[in-house]
Amino acid sequence: MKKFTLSRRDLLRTAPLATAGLLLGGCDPRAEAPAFGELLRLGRSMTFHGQRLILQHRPLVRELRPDQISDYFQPNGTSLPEGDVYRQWMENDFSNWRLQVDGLVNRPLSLSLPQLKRMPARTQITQHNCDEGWSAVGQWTGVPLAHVLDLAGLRNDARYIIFHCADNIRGTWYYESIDLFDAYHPQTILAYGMNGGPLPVPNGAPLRLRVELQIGYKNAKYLKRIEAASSLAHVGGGEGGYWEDKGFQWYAGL
Ligand SMILES: Nc1nc2c(c(=O)[nH]1)N[C@H]1C(S)=C(S)[C@@H](COP(=O)(O)O)O[C@H]1N2
Ligand SMILES: [Mo]
Repeated sequence: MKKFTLSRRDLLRTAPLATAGLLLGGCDPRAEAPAFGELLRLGRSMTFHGQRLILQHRPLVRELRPDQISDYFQPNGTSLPEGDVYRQWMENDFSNWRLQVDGLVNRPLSLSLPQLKRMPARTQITQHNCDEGWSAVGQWTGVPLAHVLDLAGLRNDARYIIFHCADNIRGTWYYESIDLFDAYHPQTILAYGMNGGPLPVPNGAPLRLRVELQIGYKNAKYLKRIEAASSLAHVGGGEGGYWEDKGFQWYAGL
């Protein structure tokens, strides 16, 4: 999986060029460039990339009706992060909480909750599917991750977005990561609202990821830092997430 994901973004970036090159044909000097030849070979050989090109049309996950929202959305995993840092955020209604956005970005950010709430918002009602076999429907409100990433300005070498969480489970920090394709999906949001109210503590207050293309554990709660990176090797056990480090799949698409 990983060796393919590494070049997804490269392909997405160069695909329009490739099309132009094909139309221009042999008379265009750009067609001689080695990178261009490599790209054509890639396109011929990798089904996975082909699939991703089709997925550029960005199908949305099904959105449900308000009357389908579950009466109870059970928390899973951490329902109250331990430690003084989180307790002090909670006691201050998260006014002293900040979201750091850093790594391979041109403009590192430190965002307060009111700042995030002033950004363009999206509300969606979706079904959450946990790998443990249960599902629940919730309504989520938040800022598209794409908006925040564009504010920070991703550098060209960024390939993954890593989510660092505020809960430490028996000595291990919860974290997650996704590729840029999922990061820029329109339904991928940083949610501060749930079912019409603020995001409750058991469900990840003050901010959680909703990545509707992916299974439960990818939806990181208690966000404190978002890092753009070229690799996943430097965080945790190097597999891209708390559960991935224990052997679960990194790409857990639904
Ligand atoms: N920080 C953090 N994020 C997390 C978890 C967690 O324990 N800690 N559990 C994951 C799992 S396995 C699921 S199914 C969902 C559960 O979200 P919920 O608590 O709102 O039901 O959050 C995911 N995100
Ligand atoms: Mo889960």
